[in-house]
Amino acid sequence: RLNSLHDTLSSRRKSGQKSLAILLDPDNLEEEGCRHLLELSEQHSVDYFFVGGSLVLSSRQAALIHFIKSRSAVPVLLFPSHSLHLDHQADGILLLSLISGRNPDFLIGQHVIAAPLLRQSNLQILPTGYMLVDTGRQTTASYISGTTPLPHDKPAIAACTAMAGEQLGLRLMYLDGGSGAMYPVSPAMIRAVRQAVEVPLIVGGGINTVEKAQAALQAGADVIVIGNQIEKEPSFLADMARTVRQFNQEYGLAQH
Ligand code: 1GP
Repeated sequence: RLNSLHDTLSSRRKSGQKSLAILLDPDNLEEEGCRHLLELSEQHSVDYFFVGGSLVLSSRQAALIHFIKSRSAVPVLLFPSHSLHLDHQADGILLLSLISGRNPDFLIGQHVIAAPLLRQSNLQILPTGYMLVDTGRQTTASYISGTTPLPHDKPAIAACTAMAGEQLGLRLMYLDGGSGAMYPVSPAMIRAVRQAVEVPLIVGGGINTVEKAQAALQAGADVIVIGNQIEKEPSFLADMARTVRQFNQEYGLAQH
């Protein structure tokens, strides 16, 4: 099956180009807010929309994806927490295996249920090692998954976890402090994972200032994910797009 999404992530990783993903949570987004975010995304460059959340309280996910697809060419990736959250309108799926935890349901169980549905769909599949990191308070993701997140100050555990995930064939890694984390994943942990694996590295959770975004990019994140702060302050999307663009321009200059 063609996987242009993975090819792009991989070639951007090799050339050191960074990407911006905006997390849209169907439970938190009204139509008007979504329309505004889509307009901002057209004006500034956004590379991906991630759609999902640890709980999907409403039935709005399908309508949200339909809304985005009818107005924007930015690829939509499902960021599911359950096999019930599949949606064929999206472009691809982050097929998350929760490798920081020891709950078999989120390592392989949900995937078994989803497998035949995924095979029938046209979704591009991105097998992703998902690592939840302890960032100051229990997040919905760690509560719902019934798993202990990685200790914030143990980069070596994160590095070995990512290494094992890559050896098992996972093609992306996602270090996540969880939505609304009190502080983001530390640059030391990002750097350790970056050095341990070749695959593209996604980092999110608690990135709510330009400085935190820059720190994550400098430490080796290939994709930064922003959710909460854009819900609170939509203009933050422009700040993040500028930060990623400047980083890419400076990197490009440094290469020549
Ligand atoms: C959470 O990585 C995402 O899964 C984004 O987190 O909402 O804190 O930006 P925030």
